[in-house]
Amino acid sequence: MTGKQGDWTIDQGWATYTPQDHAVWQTLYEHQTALLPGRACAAFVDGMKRLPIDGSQIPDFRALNEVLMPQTGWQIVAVPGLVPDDVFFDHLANRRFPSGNFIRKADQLDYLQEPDVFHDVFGHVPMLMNPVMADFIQAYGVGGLRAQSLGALELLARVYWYTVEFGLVREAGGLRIYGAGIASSFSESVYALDSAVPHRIRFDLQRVMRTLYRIDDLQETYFVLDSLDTLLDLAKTDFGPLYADCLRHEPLKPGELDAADTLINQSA
Ligand code: HBI
Ligand code: FE
Repeated sequence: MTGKQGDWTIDQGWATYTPQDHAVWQTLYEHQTALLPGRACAAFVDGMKRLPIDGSQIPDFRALNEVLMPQTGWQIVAVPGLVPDDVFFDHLANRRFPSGNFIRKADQLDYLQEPDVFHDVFGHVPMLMNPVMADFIQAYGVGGLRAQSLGALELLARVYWYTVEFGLVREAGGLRIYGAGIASSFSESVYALDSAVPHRIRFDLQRVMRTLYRIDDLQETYFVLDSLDTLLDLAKTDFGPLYADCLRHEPLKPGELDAADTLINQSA
């Protein structure tokens, strides 16, 4: 891949986006912006409001970084797609969020496995404006490099998956979305809150570490935080002993329940 330095960053190539690319962004943006009020958490709404993100075109990462960096010290760096775990963790540990610079095609609007610029910028960046999430994701990067050395990468990846990607949080008005994988997907923004099919379980760190996840379909289980501040506690927790304990148990399947689970119903 051209333009790839050791850290896989490339230039966003904003001038190379086609009118079709910007049109896909506009469609996705308009769908989600109409759907998310009353579904996205307060931090997401607040972050989005303060960023130069709108439906007119794919945002320029330089313009986003001018707002994001003074706010939480984070910056967005363009990458061609998924990057190796150790590269990903090193970026996060240094408050650099790798974002795909490409956008999905008009015939794959609803979901794609590879994080494109809509998933990363619309889904993740508003939450990077929140100091708690900003600190948590940096701690995740630091922890990721250590987890690899402990052979526990998969356990930590589950924590990221069920929080940063597919997390729900309880607010006064009910359950709300903070996970980027939900916030950037039309069908999952509806399903995660409205469907009676998935389990919604009160967040428990060791429970999440034991829970497998699927990357190719709607989630079968969502974990619900009482508050985003819980992520701060996680960032301060030494996961080392928890990894050891977790590796002694069988993992749970994505849709499996455990006797110790605190189930949350939809209207919680
Ligand atoms: N690369 N660009 C990109 N984005 C991701 O979300 C990402 C990645 N590489 C690895 C990865 N996520 C996960 O496998 C780790 O969180 C474990
Ligand atoms: Fe993501």
